[in-house]
Amino acid sequence: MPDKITVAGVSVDTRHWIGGERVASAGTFADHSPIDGSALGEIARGGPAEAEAAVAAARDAFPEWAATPRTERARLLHAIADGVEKRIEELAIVETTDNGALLRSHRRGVIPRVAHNFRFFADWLLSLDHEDFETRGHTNHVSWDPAGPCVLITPWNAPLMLATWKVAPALAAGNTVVLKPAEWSPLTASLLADIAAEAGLPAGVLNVVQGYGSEIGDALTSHPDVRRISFTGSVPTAKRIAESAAAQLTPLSLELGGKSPLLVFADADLELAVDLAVEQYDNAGQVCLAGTRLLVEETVAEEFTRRFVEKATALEQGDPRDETTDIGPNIHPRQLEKIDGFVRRAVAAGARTVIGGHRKDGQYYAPTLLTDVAQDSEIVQEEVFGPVLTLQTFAGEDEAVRLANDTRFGLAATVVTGDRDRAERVTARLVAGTVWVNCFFVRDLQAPFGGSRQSGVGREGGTWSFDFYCDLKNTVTAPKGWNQD
Ligand code: TXE
Repeated sequence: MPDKITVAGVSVDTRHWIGGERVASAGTFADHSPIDGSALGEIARGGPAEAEAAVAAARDAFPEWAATPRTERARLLHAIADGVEKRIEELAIVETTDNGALLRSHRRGVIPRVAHNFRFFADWLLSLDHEDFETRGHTNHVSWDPAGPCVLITPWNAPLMLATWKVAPALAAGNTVVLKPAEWSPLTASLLADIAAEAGLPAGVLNVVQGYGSEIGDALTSHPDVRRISFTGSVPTAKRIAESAAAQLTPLSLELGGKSPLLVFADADLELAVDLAVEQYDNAGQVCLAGTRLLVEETVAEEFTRRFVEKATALEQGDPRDETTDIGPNIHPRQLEKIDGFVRRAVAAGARTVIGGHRKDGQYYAPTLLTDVAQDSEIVQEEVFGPVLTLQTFAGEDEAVRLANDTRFGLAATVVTGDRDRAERVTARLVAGTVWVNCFFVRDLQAPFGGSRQSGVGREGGTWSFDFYCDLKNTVTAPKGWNQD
């Protein structure tokens, strides 16, 4: 297999990055572009041996990196951010080619935020402090000690963005990292390894292994030298990882799926509500936070639906590299099959298709809205991860909240209302890690991010990331016992 492939004019190394060196595997797997299904190249297919090598490299590099002064760690993270910023165009086109999300979003929003992830956690590291306090003359000093090698397992829907939400705080905290990107979008993680090396990050501090989760996953997550595991992905895989990690009681952070509600009250600015609802088709519906259950107060449901259909059918679907495209392809033929299966079963169970409900040429699925869906049906209860929304109506706040909370998930919720008191009452009753009022997708890295119930375990962001990636230590020092005053 060639060591490098060229994707949209950018050279990408297809091997693992372990201990500061490129490492090949005997086997490979094929990577395809969702845009047209074309083969992009063969990628190193890691297994237990590569997992072992990567964790060993992370373990060996840990003591020196953990002892590196905070200011120097922060400087290196800023240097990585500089490298990302210099390569925004390359990262954006490679990411779009690999996962099919919009090029304009990558260019203007997502990749710049990758750089921001590094800058934010570098700066937070420098301010990480807790004032000493006294207990009967004894001093308590709280410190955030680096935990050790961290295994970070990431998904394909926003590959580099979601990976660096984990990589940046883990490195800032003084840990070393083994990153395992998703096999459907492996390329930008390899470019990140190049950028980190160019920035001067010491060998072994960041390692990247490629491969199928089913082949390399267990060896990473059950490894006794791994001190933290952070995962974003599906619930079944999370359960598997939790079982594997239980062997060593390795602490886990899990960011999983959702089936988030978007509640539209009759007093809402309906135009705003429709705009927010249509936004849920972003990234072809492959967003964990997507408010895929539209819950609309019955008195405005007809008008809402009319306006929604008007806006949604005007969306342009096509090549994600075109500036005018609103919705690109879905990631993989298997994902498309899965989406279509959900819709077919829903229709068979009595759902009415308002728009969409079918595949299009290539790997594209028509933006879909289904009504006449039962609360306990699969389409209302399970995450589709495609451009498929359901619409249910409610009468009054109590029913709205009951429907909103009635799934096994609790990642996010959006409330659209013109009444501040109602907003306060309703948000207080919703089970969700993030609630947006009259907005969607506003995310500050200072805020905790994560899910309740089966949407996850733990929170990422600001102080919560550092608490997870560190061993917190309290040192209590007595005023007595010293050789000198
Ligand atoms: O996810 P997986 P898949 C949801 C979404 C989607 C479904 C399936 O509903 O339709 O999950 O997607 C690695 N040990 N989300 O199958 O399997 C795998 O290699 C260790 C929601 O792609 O969870 C990849 O890197 N790792 C979501 C990562 O887990 C393993 C984002 C995610 O893959 C492993 C993506 C194992 N045994 C999908 N098996 C979100 N929360 O945003 C797999 N992996």
